[in-house]
Amino acid sequence: MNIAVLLHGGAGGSGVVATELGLCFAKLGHNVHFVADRVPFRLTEIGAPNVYFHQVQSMMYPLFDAPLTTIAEASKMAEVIEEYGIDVIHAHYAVPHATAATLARDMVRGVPKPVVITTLHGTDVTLVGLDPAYLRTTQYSIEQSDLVTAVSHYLADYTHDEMGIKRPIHVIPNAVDLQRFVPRALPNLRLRYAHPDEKLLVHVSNFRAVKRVEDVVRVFAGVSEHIGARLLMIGDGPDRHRSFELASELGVSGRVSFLGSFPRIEELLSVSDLFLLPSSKESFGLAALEAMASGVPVIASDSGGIPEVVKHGVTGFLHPVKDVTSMTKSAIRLLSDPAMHKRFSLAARERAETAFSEQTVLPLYQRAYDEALERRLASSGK
Ligand code: GMT
Repeated sequence: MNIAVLLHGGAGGSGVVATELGLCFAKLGHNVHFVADRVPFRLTEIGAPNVYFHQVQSMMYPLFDAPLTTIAEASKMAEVIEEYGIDVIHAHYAVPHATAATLARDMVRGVPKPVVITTLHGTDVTLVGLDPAYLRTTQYSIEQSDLVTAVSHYLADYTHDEMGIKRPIHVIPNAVDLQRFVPRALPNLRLRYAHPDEKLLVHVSNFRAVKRVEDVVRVFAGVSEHIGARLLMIGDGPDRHRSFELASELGVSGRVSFLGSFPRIEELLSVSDLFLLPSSKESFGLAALEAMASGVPVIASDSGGIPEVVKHGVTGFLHPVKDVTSMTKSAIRLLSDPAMHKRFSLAARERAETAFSEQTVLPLYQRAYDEALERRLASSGK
């Protein structure tokens, strides 16, 4: 099969999922064409068999304030379809990829039209897609896709209820690479960030407002009053500076390392003791899943799809959004009870293995692709 993957190339869960999934399909022998404005953040395997990258080039013109990326994407995608005979376009994140994908599918001539699978990831529905500026086009593009998936039941329900989408949405959870994200003993790496008698907390995100990174710092400051601890802040985004300032204000900046954004986070996750994710909205929480696969329990908010990933009282603790006090108490409880921590750590890995392995999730996408292609075939025979 020839698959084109339309994704956001920067650091972010939807791009990570799109890349990992595409690479899995390439390993199965399918040709996978990544189409994005830059080499995707986690695409460390360019040159791997069956993997191609096509860069979307936008044209700037003084009349426009910003490049017209949706048009540029659709044009590039149409070229890729016509040149490579694409069977499936998988658009990750509805805005603007579902729009560009359906437009490209409808534009091409002289070759069989591909089917468009749109995967909803989160703020493409809960924030950006619902904005009046984008709502009508996003609704239309979701309805025009050949098949739609969402990464959690929460997101599928939200899309039906709040966006008014009527069509069925298949729920396919995100997967994690269990060989890459795995508990590892790396004492020398850990020593770079924490003394042997200290606990190491970690947060990974794109530091947007929904991540509530200031709550990460507040929970850490509360924990530090009772336990010797350090915090790793991995990623970058609009709220990084504010969280840096807050660490200073709370007197913990000497114990917080801001490491910026980089793709190979697996070793740092595996030497950490606790992952913090206090987001106000989170349709899934891929970073929490990667932590769990690494044997790291999670303290998170109970918002959105997080409870479908993190099991309260088993693989971590969940509390209402903004409830820094309860999150802090749970973190202290978990970090000061080695037997409980061990139990949670094993349960976290086990949950990642049983519910979110690539072997479990990949066939669900394969089935979705087949279903869309079969429907297309059936309707073209009518
Ligand atoms: O929706 C976003 O904020 C962006 C997106 C991304 O590209 O990082 O994140 C979403 O997709 C991830 C992968 O499916 C999910 O793990 C995140 O929970 C989800 N983010 C939100 O819902 C805020």
